[in-house]
Formats: sequence, structure tokens, C-alpha cells
Amino acid sequence: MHIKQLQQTWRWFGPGDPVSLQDIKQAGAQGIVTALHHIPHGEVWSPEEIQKRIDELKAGGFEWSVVESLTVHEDIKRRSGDYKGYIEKYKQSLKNLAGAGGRVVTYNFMPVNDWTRTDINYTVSDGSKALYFNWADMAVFDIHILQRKNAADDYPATIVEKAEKKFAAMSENDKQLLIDTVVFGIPGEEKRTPDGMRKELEKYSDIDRKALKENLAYFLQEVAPVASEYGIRLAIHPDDPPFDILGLSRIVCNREDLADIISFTDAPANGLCFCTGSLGANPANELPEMIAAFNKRIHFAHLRNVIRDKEGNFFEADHLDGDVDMYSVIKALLNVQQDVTHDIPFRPDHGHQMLDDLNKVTNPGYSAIGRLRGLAEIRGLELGIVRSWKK
Ligand code: DNO
Repeated sequence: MHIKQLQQTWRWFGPGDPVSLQDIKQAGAQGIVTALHHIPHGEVWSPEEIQKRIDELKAGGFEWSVVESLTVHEDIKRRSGDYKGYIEKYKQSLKNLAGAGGRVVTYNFMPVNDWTRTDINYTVSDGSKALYFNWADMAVFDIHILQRKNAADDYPATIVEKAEKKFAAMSENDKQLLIDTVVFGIPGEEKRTPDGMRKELEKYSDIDRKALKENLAYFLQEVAPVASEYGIRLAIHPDDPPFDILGLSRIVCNREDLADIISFTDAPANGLCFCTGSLGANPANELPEMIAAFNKRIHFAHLRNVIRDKEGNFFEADHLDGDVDMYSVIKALLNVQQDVTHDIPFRPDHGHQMLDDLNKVTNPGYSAIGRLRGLAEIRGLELGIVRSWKK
């Protein structure tokens, strides 16, 4: 009996990434996850720019396995302004990507901010650095720095109180660090300022959960048939963290949300990026069961672990040691892989800054050695599962 393994990939931010393609080869990855980060959100990825990236990857001995992300313009998320024009541009980019090798295109539908953390230098017990999300720090940013209207109403009284005390004790430097962390975004892409963020948030003031889901449904009904036609599998990334933040509705957080999204269109391209770190931050999400339930709709996986506390704060733990049962997750994903003919790629998502990387400038979450450890552990675990099945 032949057991098909998952495709082992690695995220590369392009030629400016301090981690080179050769480093990635040595880490043992088989394919690359990348995007044209230099093209402004919403604009068409031209065949020339796509070809350039393919050539760069080829020179390093790689194929473009997954596009992450083909970002959805804010006008589309709000269904306002030139959203129709941006949807047409999205379709054009999909068309241009069709021959590119990468058959998976990842995107997210998080309004205003992509993934959000409050500390990117959280020291864990072994001295390595991890990414951390803390509600009181989030409230400091939201209530005291951003000064969003009625922000305090969105937090429990205990958090509001903690935030007040923390803010009072903060230096200007501490405040700036928190701002830089919250608005960090994606390496190589445009950074927001608190002012810019405030303005963007206001534009969402009358878009509630229902409206945002309708906008996602509309987008998917437009683009998923086109992606299907070009043999592309779309993969929506869950909201990270999987909770409402900054007064925004978050609609890709749990099993019900994922089921809704799958119901929006039958087009085969309509699928998921199963991020165990994002979904794992919510204790209600039973990850292996969800993988089994969504099965063939899982087009890509981010494998990462978290350790949560009672208040809902969490830090990113080592890949095998946290609240996510990675063994069961990989088993469930391998089961799905046996049911489909295409590859299901995964990447070791994030990693601690550790060893020599502690003295280097690295992209938060994306230093080499922490991810190398993650990939090595996951590969070993996967191989162990596969071998035990063969017996
Ligand atoms: C963070 C990433 C996300 C992800 C996008 C997908 O490290 O997992 O930024 O790439 O949300 O669109």
C-alpha cells in the first residue's frame, strides 16, 4: 500500500528575505510558498512579474508550490468603492498565475489588519523568543493609544482595569513598541500608522458580521468559478487571532464559519488554509475533527502550536509542544491526503527566534532556525505515522 505524504513547504518573502533559497534547501523543504509582496494590494500580478519569481525560484532549485497571499483589497471586503474593478483584477491575477506551477492561492478576509500580536519578543523558558497575544496589551493599544470610540465596551472590566494600569506605567518607547508590533503586518508590505488605522476602522463602522460574510460570499461566488476554471485551489486563511478585535467582526474563526464559507459556492476551488495556530487559539475548535469534517476542502495547512491561558492570551509554542495535538492533526491531514490526487502542502508556520538567530535581524516568526526545528519535528512525526500505517 502506498501512503502519500503531505508536501513540505517553506514561506519565502522573496529576494530580500534574510533566509535564502539555499538555506531552505538545507532545511529540507520541497516547495516554496511566496507572494509578490512588492505589488500593491489589489493590483494585477502581471505575467512578467510572475515569471520573474518563477525564474528566481527555479535558480534555487524550487517550484512555486503555494501563493500566499493574493491579498483581497479592502474595497472588496467592504463591498464599496471600486470593488467590482478589484474583483476583475483579482480574476486577472488568478488567470496569470494559472500556468505558474503553484496551484494553491491563499488569501484572507481579515478587515484592516492581517495577523495581530502584542509582543514579538516574548521570551519563553528556554530563552528563545516567540510571538505573543495579550488582551490587556491589546486593550492598551485600542483604548488608550488608538482611542477608538467606545473601545472599552468591547473588553471585560478586569481587562480594562489592567490596561489602565499598564498604560500609566508605560514609557514613550514602550508605547511606540506596542504600536509597531500591532501594526506590523507582512514583511515587505506597507505599514499602517495608528491614524491610518483609525480611518480604516471607521469605514467598517456599519459593516457587521452578517454584512461581512455576505461580502465574502459575493467575492467567492465571483472568483471561485474562475479559479476552478484555471485549475487553482483557493485557501482562505483563518482570522488570527480568531476573535473580534478593534471593533471589527471576524468571520473565519470556527467550525460554523468554515462551514458557511464552504456553503457559499460549490466551485471546487473554494477551500481552506487550515492554520492550526490561528484556529488553535480558540479552545472550542477541535482541530482533528474539523480536518476530518472539511476533508477535501482543505487545500493547504499551516502547522503551528499555541499555549493559551485562562484569560485567552496565548503565545506560540514549539511545534509539537502546546495545546494543539500535532500528532492527531497530522494523522487527520494524512488521511485527507490519501483521498485526493493533488498534493496537500503544509508549511511549518512561524518558529521561535533561537540559537544564532537571536543575534540576527529576522522577520518576526520567520527566522530560519526555529522553523527548521519545526519542519524537522513535523517531518519526523509524519514519517513515523506513515511507517506505522504500513505495518
Ligand atoms: C502570518 C500569516 C498570515 C497569512 C495571511 C494569509 O504569519 O499566517 O499573514 O499569510 O493571513 O492571507
